[in-house]
Amino acid sequence: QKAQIGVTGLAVMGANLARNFARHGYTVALHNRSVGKTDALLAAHGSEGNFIRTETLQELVDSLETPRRILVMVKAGAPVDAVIEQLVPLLEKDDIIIDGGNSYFQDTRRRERELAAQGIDFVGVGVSGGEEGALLGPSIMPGGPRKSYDALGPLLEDIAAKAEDGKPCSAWIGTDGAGHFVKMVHNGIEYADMQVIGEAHELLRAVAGLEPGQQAEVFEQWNTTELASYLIEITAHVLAQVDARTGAPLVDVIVDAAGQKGTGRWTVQEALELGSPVTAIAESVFARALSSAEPAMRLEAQQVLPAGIGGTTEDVVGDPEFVEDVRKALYASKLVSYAQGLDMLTMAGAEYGWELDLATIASLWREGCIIRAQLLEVIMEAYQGDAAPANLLFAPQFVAAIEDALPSWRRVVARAVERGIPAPVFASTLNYYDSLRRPRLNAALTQGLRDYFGAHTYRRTDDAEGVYHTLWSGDRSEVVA
Ligand code: NBP
Repeated sequence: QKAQIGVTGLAVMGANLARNFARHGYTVALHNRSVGKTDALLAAHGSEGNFIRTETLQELVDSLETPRRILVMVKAGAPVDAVIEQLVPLLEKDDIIIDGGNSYFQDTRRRERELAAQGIDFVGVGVSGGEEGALLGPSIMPGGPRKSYDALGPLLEDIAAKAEDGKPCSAWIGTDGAGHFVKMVHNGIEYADMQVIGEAHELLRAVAGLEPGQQAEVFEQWNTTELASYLIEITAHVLAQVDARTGAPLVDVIVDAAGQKGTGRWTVQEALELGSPVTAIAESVFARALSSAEPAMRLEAQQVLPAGIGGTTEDVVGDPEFVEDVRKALYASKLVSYAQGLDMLTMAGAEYGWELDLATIASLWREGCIIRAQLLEVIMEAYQGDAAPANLLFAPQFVAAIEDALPSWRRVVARAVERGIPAPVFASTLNYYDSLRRPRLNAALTQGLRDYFGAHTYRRTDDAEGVYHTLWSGDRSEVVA
């Protein structure tokens, strides 16, 4: 019997995806560079389904029905190229190589192009949900040639998470690097989701005087509101955790230096290339950097830099109204963060020729992935139908939500600023919001300055066509540029 799918790369992610396929009745051919991982998987879980053990890539290829589907789950970067290089001579036209790792989307675009020239379909797939998702149902974001999804889609949809309406969290995203791009932005949004939760946590402590244990109850309650989500749910768990060694809340024992593996940084780098103002994600990446990059500088800052906090701060310890303000600020900031991330997808679609369907993308994030949340159901609905909003915030339900949250949001940001408590995403998303709806931006003066020192020219409000320059170092008359 031939296998329907082969998996090469059997570390945690590959092993769990292979098991997930097997549990759904597929025969799965297994391969790993070092055979030990293959045997370990078979020893521990071989009874879960039909597996074919292979030692070489040739055996893997020979064990598969055609067109072959080979899922590559090796470390992102050079190992993916190395595996592709070894596989290609063994494959036939229309075989499909699937890269399910966290590959950089530009690598995926290159690989797709190179392999298409050889008649091989290359599918870059974003997989979210970590180890547990891979085993029990991840959110899957496949790119690549549309036709490859006919052969591959049913398998991916079988192993994917299922949303409440029963729909699988897997759907074709777009050509070449689209799947990995969408996964990258998902991770960026995940950074921002965690950062706004962190900012709420800090304000609840510093302003409302709530200890982590009390905050756990607040987050548990918030999880019954429109904030309901996996991350809010596990925030309650983490805040409730008491350290066995000291008896203190665990969160107070953990070193306040956040790590990152790079997908948030990629999102921001790519946003800079596209000119896409994803301020929430950027502030979140920088907040992690500030927390961890130069610990000695942070220590010195605490000693030498003044706080400059005046006597204007009133006490709101235990004030339930302030707690509700923070909840609404968190929700509004989160909405802006999603609006920015989805707008980045729209800009990327235009740049790279992908027809990204935002309703579909939101639908894939409803379950299986780290940012899964009730909100994604509402976002999906906002983009369904003919009149998709140009910006998520323009959808009527979100206009109403923001209107409701705005007074709270402004109060919370003002309070944070007054007290010297950092809330970079609460503040930057509010700045983005206010900039977006401002009739005139100070960009006019920027253009004036650019024209002054660099003759970069400007356009006039009373002339849609012309480009102008003022002779700043001459008689300061205006000329048509
Ligand atoms: P790793 O990223 O740790 O990669 C280990 C695997 O890569 C092993 O099977 C190893 O084989 C293989 N490999 C390496 Br390293 N170099 C190779 C080469 N030159 N040729 C062939 N095989 C090579 O595994 P992972 O944590 O399971 O992640 C797999 C992918 O999934 C990554 O891209 C990761 O970013 C992504 N991802 C991970 C998570 C997560 O929660 N861990 C979530 C979502 C996505 P060996 O056994 O012979 O050394």
